[in-house]
Amino acid sequence: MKHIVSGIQPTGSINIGTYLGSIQNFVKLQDAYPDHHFLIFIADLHAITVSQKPEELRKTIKELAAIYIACGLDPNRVSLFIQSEVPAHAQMNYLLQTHTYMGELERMTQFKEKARKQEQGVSSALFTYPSLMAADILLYDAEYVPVGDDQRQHLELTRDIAARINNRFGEFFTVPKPLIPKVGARIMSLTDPNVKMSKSDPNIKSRIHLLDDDALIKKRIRSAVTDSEASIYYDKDNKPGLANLLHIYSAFSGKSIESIEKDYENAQSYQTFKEDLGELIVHKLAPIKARYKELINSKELNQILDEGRAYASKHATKKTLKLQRKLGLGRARR
Ligand code: ATP
Ligand code: LTN
Repeated sequence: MKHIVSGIQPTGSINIGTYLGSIQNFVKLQDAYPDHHFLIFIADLHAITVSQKPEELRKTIKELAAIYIACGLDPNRVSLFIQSEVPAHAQMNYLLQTHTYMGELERMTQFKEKARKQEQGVSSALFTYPSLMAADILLYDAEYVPVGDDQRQHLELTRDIAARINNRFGEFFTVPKPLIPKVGARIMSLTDPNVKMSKSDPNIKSRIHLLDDDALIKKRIRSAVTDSEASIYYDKDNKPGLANLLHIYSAFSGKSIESIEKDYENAQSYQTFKEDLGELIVHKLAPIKARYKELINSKELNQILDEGRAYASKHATKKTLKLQRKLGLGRARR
């Protein structure tokens, strides 16, 4: 069975950036790749590379699981599981670290950015984060990895590690390819269109969470930073705030940016456009919120996670043992 693998860290409420850049893409790919099985996981081991409050982390893990299913992942096509419940991820991470160079990890921009923000020292796990990510992917011989644009560099490193091990031992790992969506790959902050919308941005006004109530969603769009020109056309360099809103509009509606520009060519201000965009988001998120409420405390959700763990464990354990043998670990097979 061919695999598509991806994960999201349970580090805060999911916002529309993660939804459009990542989750919505997974849902579309289910139809686009009918012969692939999907492994989608909650990257809790990645989350603890920076300090997390245990109670909050546990709550976020469950919320994220419910959100995935509420957004339309089909448990028949997808094994949804929690990373730490499949110990082979940590084992494979270690094995891959023996084939990952310090210089490669030092070049990672996500590490540099996150390390800069740490106040109480930088954990060595944050530094080796990319080899855990490579483990997540290579354990399942993933052919494709759907991620947002910010993960491109980690994917390149994963490909290099896979190629290095293949070079040494023959075709052992599938070398994975990224699948980066054209629309929604980089949704920017509503308060500063020069930085990406992020769960960890201290300014809460910078984002819209999937579970925010309707009035708040509309308010966030109304107060989103734009410019003073008040005519609606796409110009990323001179009108980055508006360009971001056009991206969000396009990703939620499925319309092209050109056709949205046409719809508003006679607009004298941003007001109607912003009102319409607020309505559109509210309308698109309503069924997700309703399904989330049904799932969050249900047996169904636990069962989905149990089944996901069983499928993932089977593949991951086998692959890890195989690599251990290639490396000469343990005793010879009798
Ligand atoms: P953090 O702020 O804690 O680093 P994050 O908000 O960047 O978190 P991740 O869990 O790192 O979110 O990302 C999950 C997935 O969503 C990744 O594939 C990432 O590329 C994508 N993603 C996150 N934020 C955005 C965004 N603003 N636009 C498009 N895709 C995004
Ligand atoms: N590093 C990713 C989350 C992540 C991931 C993965 C994505 C961890 N492991 C494996 C794809 C495949 C992030 O920060 N968004």
